[in-house]
Amino acid sequence: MDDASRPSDGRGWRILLVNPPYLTVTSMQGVGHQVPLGLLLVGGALIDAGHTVALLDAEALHLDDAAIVAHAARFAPDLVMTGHAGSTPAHPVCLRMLRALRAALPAVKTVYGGVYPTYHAAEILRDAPWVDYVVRGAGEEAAANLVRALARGEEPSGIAGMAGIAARRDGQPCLGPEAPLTRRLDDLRVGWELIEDWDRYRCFGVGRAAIVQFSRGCPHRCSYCGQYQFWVHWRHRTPRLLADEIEWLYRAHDVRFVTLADENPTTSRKLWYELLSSLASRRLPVQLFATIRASDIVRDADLLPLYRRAGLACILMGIETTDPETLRSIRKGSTTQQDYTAVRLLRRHGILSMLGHVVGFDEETPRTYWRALRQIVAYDPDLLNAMYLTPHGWSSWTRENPQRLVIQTDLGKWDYRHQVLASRHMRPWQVFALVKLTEIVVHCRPRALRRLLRPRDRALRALLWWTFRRSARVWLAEVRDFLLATRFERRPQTLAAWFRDGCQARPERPGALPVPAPALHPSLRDAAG
Ligand code: B12
Ligand code: SF4
Repeated sequence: MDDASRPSDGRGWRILLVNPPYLTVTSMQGVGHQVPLGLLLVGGALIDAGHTVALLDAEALHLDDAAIVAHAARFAPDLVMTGHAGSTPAHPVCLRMLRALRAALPAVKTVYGGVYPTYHAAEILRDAPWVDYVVRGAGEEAAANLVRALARGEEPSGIAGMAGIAARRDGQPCLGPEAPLTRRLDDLRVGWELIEDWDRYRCFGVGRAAIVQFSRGCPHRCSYCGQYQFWVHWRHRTPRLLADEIEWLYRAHDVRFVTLADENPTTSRKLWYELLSSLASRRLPVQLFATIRASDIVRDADLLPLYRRAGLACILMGIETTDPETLRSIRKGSTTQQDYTAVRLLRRHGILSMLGHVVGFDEETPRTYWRALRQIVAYDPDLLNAMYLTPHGWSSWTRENPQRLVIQTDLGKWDYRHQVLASRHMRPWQVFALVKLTEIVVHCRPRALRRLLRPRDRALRALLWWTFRRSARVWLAEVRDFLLATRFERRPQTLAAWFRDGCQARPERPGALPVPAPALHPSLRDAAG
């Protein structure tokens, strides 16, 4: 470990947090490596509990297992902890890395956390004896409690009953009860001091980048999504305190680009307004990226000038599908009219729109792709993020479609950029060709190219060029990956068989917020046509 990554001062246990070397086309060719916010939050809690903590970002450094083991041996930790935002597709890399660490450093305890391990804890403890503990759900308090128990010398069998922890008892996986929810997100602290070199994290060509979280959870219940279950309730930070943190990131570390990690930051219009106002009043040269539902963009039509003044440069809207019937069946809770209107509104206010479109919900045919392409072109977004439906064991969509066939058995490719489920009427190469064609048509149609060459605002033009170049690199890398490194199962299993060991669903707790009815603002009459 070089000088900059010297562990924080403190007593207690020596803990090495490792961001595993899960390298995707998205990070290598597209957006670049980003700060591992989940690990930084866990690290903040552990530092404050008095432990000596260091972060090894093996992803950003492109380290192989041998190099990670060598770094770990130099740091001499009591405990190694890992987990990755990519979660499901990162799982094979996490397991491989922890296995190498256990083989080289048998006395070091291993802890694994994040979304996928939360739901597959029993399977992991059964199949991977080199993983000692799995932290389920939010990691900050559970990890601190786990380390406290370990430092007190508690036996694994006792720890197995702790809230939010899974461990072995008599050799069998044992899942503790659900951990109580952190109600006050303001009480959590990101361990920013663990970042050894801010220049590793850049995005959108505007300089250093960070990820922050305003809220956790989502009041919606889209059937294919698991994020709303993971955080259970929608909770938020005090808007002014988050604006303070963004300002501090800019002043202390020259961060110029901030991604909101929220599932649904706009859940409360009032709190969102407070955050935007607080940011706008500071006039920071910081650009923001957020994922926001089209229905909320439409709801906030009158706030969009404030969105821009606050720094929002690009908004990802997960429209998922252009088919109204499918939108209803996946319980998206928005309409194609709202998707169409939202793109127009964002353009009118100088904010880039990125549409997230998912293929594979239905048994599609080439006609379905043709219809979707026409509709996306009619929406006229600046950017398109085309993805493949990826079934998670914990989503209700997976339970509702047990007969769908799994043709991609490499979990590392369950990353939304590879086809996982068979399409009854189309071969995988046909699906791939149509997805790639859709991407190229949407990005290279004359109207989009004209915008690239003659946008109204110079800053926007720079962002558009950056994303255009990166999208082209991702496009080429994915074609290469499909031709050279993607294989499909010839005798596919059903989803029911694939998840036959089950995954440990977390109880849906009462108290989810009612989904607010999307209201059409009066100023929208012309935009909505
Ligand atoms: C920001 C983001 C990105 C950014 C940055 C990722 C990064 N490096 O941090 C970018 C754009 C690069 C990105 C890329 C990808 N992403 Co992404 N991304 C997100 C997003 C919006 C927020 C993630 C986040 O920071 N959450 C906040 C933190 C605090 O939560 P957390 O990571 O879960 O951590 C908490 C707990 O899980 C736990 N925990 C986590 N790790 C550990 C470890 C230990 C030891 C412990 C004790 C606890 C613990 O404690 C933490 C604090 O409570 C989510 C969607 C969403 N809103 O959640 C998708 C999401 C995480 N991404 C996802 C995916 C699949 C990807 C890609 C693989 C897509 C692709 N094809 O390339 C890539 C992976 C590339 C990469 N290198 O990360 C999926 C993961 C699916 C899953 N659950 O299996 C999500 C959930 C999107 C979705 N809707 O499905 N992503
Ligand atoms: S709105 Fe987004 S985060 Fe919320 S349930 Fe739907 S897909 Fe999941």
